[in-house]
Amino acid sequence: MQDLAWWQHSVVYEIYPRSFQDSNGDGIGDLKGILTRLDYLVRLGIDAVWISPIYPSPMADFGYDVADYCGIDPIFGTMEDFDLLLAELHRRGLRMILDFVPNHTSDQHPWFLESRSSRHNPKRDWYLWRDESNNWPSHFGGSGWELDATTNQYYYHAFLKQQPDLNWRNPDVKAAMFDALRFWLRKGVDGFRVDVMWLMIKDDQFRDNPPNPGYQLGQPSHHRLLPIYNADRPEIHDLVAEMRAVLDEFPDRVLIGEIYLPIEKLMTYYGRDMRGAHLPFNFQLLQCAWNAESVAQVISDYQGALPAGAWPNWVLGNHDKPRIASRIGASQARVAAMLLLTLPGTLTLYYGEELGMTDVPIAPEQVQDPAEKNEPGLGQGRDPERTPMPWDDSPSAGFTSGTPWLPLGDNAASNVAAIEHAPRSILTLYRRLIDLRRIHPTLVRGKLQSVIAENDVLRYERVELGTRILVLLNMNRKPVRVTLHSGTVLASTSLDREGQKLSGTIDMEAAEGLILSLDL
Ligand code: TEU
Ligand code: CA
Repeated sequence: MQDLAWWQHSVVYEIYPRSFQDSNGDGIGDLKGILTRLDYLVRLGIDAVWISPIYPSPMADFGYDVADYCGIDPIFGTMEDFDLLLAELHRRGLRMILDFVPNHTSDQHPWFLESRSSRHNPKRDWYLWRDESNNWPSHFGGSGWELDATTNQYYYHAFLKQQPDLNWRNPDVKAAMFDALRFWLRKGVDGFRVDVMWLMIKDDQFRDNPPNPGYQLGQPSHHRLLPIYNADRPEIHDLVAEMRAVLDEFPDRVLIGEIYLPIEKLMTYYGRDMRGAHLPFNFQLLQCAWNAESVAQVISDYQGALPAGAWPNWVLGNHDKPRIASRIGASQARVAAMLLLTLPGTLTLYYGEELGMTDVPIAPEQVQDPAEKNEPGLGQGRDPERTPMPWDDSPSAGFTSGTPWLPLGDNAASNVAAIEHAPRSILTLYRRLIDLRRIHPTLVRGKLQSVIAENDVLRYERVELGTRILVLLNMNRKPVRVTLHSGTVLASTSLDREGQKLSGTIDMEAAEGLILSLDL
């Protein structure tokens, strides 16, 4: 689409590398494994892959604890494997987005080993050391401060104590991390998803956070306080603009920010004059109630808050949140697919969503995720949404010839081979919806208007010169009657109404979605 940057008309596909395809039988997915599945991704029709961290790591938080920002962990393969994967993606016209974890390193990173060795080490100020802690908590439970016996001082860690936070007020830290970005950009990597972007700067007076009046028992302990002094600090926007400037040293790269903040604060991460993140991740649909009223509200609020020139984005799931099909059920998951793939902006899928994968129950002895281990029974565990991709009906569904690091559960039945050629499968629906975006550019760049919720049916139009496309989503669990202007069905969630000419009052099945090209 000549007037849009690649990332603007893209459908991005998040790969959790441990769970996509194993190639050496150790039960853990790897780069060679992803390489063997590129043609599947081409057939699905996505434009770019975002790969969660693959850097050397003790795996305390499964890669989000990085011990070397310019390497590949042997579990995932070699730098040669990486270079080949990047080349093969590009040869197929696909882009690669890497995960960048700037807020914290692994405690095994040489920088931290140096920093903790002595109070006078040149890298002491690369991390946040203090004689006394304050009340800032860890996202994974307990205090965010760890007393280090070697030098008898505390260091801050927003997540695990194995993930000490970097001091981004230190110019040497910035320089070293920006060089790490250039290392991958020089290789041709097309962009970065930046981990916990809104947490990178802390209050330089380390003031205590105030109590959270809305805290309820049973919530993770870090919700007891409002994250005022250790999140979303004013200085963050200059830092994001600097990071963006590094990417802008290279042509055509995208900066995506992981940011869990309310809409109005989220929008500030586009930056002054759009010089911040290209895409502050929009997690509204991950958290909103699944009914037409709530979704219509979220869409209007988000679209309404977009600064001039800002490009929207939408996502339904990721490796930290329950899977959409588990949240709303199999039939509504098809409606959610049609919603996601007809909204304006850059869209992101989470691996397995196209198969209708659900969260897999994890027995206590199978738990891998530190969030669950640290605060068991609070539903914080993320293993259920990180289980292996089922490819066929062979043992371990073709994911591995060994023992998978997490169980496949019931997902094994709805594997790629079983449903890829099934005319009405959810995978066929995803491929059809992604294809429609190529056939009808109005679905990519058309204006969004007339967002209405009625009888739990969500409707909206995508309009562009000479074209009006209507989307009707029945979020009810029972049939409804709707009235519409005459048009032709381009797609239906049950893939059985294409080409039908509809007008006036029609009956929609329970959990049915329709896309129509309206007669003008
Ligand atoms: O997640 C940040 C984040 O806020 C989530 O951890 C969320 O709070 C948590 O999952 C509660 O549900 C990013 C990564 O996506 C996550 O996988 C890492 O564990 C975390 O940062 C630390 O790097
Ligand atoms: Ca492997």
